[in-house]
Amino acid sequence: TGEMSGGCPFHGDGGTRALFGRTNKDWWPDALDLSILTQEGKSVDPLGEDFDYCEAFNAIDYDALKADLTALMTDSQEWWPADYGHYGPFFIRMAWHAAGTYRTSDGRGGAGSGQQRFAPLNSWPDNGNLDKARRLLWPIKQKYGNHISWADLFVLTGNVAIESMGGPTFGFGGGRKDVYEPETVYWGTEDLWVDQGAETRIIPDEGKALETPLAAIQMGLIYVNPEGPGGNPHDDEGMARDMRETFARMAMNDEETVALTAGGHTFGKAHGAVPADQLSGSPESEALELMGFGWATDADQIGEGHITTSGIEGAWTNTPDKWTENYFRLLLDYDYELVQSPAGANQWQPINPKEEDMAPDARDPSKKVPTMMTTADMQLKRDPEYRKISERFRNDHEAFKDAFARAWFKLTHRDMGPKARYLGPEVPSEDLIWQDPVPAGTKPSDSAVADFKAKVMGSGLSVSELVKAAWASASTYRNSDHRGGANGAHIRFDEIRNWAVNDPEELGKVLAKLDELRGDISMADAIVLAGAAAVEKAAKDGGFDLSVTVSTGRGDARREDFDAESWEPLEPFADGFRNYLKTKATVKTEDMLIDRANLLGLSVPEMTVLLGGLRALGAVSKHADHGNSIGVLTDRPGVLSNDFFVNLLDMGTKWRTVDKSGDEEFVGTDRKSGEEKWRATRTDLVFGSNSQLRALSEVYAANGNEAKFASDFVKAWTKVMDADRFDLK
Ligand code: HEB
Repeated sequence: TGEMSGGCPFHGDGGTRALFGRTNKDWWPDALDLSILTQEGKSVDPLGEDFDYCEAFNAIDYDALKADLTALMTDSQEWWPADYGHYGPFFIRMAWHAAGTYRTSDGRGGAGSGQQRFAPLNSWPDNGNLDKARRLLWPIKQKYGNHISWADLFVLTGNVAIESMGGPTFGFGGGRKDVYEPETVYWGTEDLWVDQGAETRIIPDEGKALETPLAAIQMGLIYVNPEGPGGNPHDDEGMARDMRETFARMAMNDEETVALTAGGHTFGKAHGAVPADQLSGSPESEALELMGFGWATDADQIGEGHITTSGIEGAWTNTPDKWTENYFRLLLDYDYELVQSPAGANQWQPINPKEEDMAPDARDPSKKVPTMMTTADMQLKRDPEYRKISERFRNDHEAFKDAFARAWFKLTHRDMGPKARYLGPEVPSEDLIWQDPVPAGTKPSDSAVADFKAKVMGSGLSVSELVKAAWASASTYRNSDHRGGANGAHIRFDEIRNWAVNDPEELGKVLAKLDELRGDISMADAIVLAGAAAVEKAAKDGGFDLSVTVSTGRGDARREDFDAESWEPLEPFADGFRNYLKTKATVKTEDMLIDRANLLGLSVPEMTVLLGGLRALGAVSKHADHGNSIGVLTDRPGVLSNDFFVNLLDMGTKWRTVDKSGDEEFVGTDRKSGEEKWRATRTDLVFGSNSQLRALSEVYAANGNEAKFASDFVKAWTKVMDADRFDLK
């Protein structure tokens, strides 16, 4: 990734913000609100928990589906005719925009759950007219029903589109299960869309950088503004910078960026035939009778091809419905001049094109029209680094094909996590480093496990140390892009072990000891089993006879399969479960706990019981001033007890902030004697101050619920330990 990538999540240019920034409710206050029906844990998913998408997908007639999709490509519909008689390019853009919201920093966005169907994405200006692309697919979705999710269909349709125009693909993995509601994702705080004047996010002169985790340059764009930074077509350096930065944030390097953009724009055209003010609003804001369509214009205009999407007009190549070498040829052989589209957008046009280098009109192949390049495309020749790659690809078409196919596969599968999640007959056999490959492990025998656990508990390592090590390993998992987790034991690589949250020295000592004791058991299993042994002991000491049944059979990733740089964004900026905060952020510290719990796939009760249990076990990161005690509201750390909740709710304790830390650190004193009893953070106190979390703390602090506390903790613990075992599911 580029040198400008990275930066701290939750660090903007000062001020505080709400965790999820501007939400659907802010954008569309009048939209129908179903949330009252999802109270009391009621699900919006009509297929229910018993539905097994893997099973449904595996039963599909895959070849028939692909044949139907191929036929659809040229089955032009009157209500939205296919440019050049081929929907392929349109569908490629649909798939690319579905996948292109992915960002490495929190793993959110991406094609994984069919989010393009819902707000805000269905109404992002950059997704203009893709409502029609999705609707063209409905007859096929209807025909195959539950056997193919929308999410898989978007990506597969993109592949079939490429193949049907002679382009190269690398494979397809199914397995993206649809959700039935918009996912809550931080897309920024701006209250205007790009087409309403939202500011561009990188302005070096004003010290403005792209806020992490965002990956788009203006609100409502997938990546960059095609017309140039903030619409300025003359800022080449800025345009290339924006491309590098945004593509890096979706895990793409320069070569992948060039291959993808050139390959994508080998096909299709941009739409800017009429001024944008002739269009109606976005799908989410439009009249009922438009049935979910937006950006409406009249049928005659559509028939004639008078369509505006981006506002830019024209095809990139003279052969927009075929895979060819023409993109680089036209880009590099012609000089270009700045012109305006009929909709008024800035774009670049070849000077004195030969007749045969002009494009067919989208509706009338006998008519020739000029081709064009966007300001973004122009950087593939103007930026020195991009240009080297463009020239290499122009001279070596096979290399271009290979790079495009691989980058497209990565684009559309990056958010799927381990290869074990891929389904279907077209899963490539080659392992790719961005899949974080982990060799299959072997399941140790029950006696080997028992023997190892006994050795661990006799080794002198403490409950807290063992629990912290297991948590450090497993809690790298993110439910967003399914990366991280205990499988592979990536935690033993220095780059991960040395994260400050992990107390590297202590963790190093624990890992070395486990390595010494583990025999044939994989390191990945050993870490999790040692944690299980420690929790069992802590439960026993607390008076509960519980066994912690974690899965085994994890493998250990090989060093050469570990892309350290791609793991950097997985480092937690804050981990409330371990009471860790790197530095004060632009969102509240307790918000970051919620964010993390969401990335771990936890419910509110699971989050609560885990946090309280971990505190009781003394599993906190070492605090600068208070070592291992901050938030550990118990006199018997290392014993599994509900003491955290009991003491947090104790009215005998009075809490106040400690001046030095502002509002991050608190001291609890005996209300009568004034004697200091505890130290805690915002993350701790929120379980007493927030009314909903307090209600849960009350459950776990109440008489009679001690055993429930312990077993709920073990259940939630096991869920985190096994969160990434897709190889078993
Ligand atoms: Fe693209 C289209 C821009 C990348 C693929 N794009 C387009 C347009 C624009 C653009 C402006 C037009 C729209 C309308 O319709 O109007 N892109 C762009 C940019 C970038 C891109 C700025 C970054 C640099 N693409 C891309 C990629 C891909 C693509 C990566 C894939 C791979 N696109 C595409 C296609 C199209 C487009 C295929 C066409 C569509 C149609 O035809 O409809």
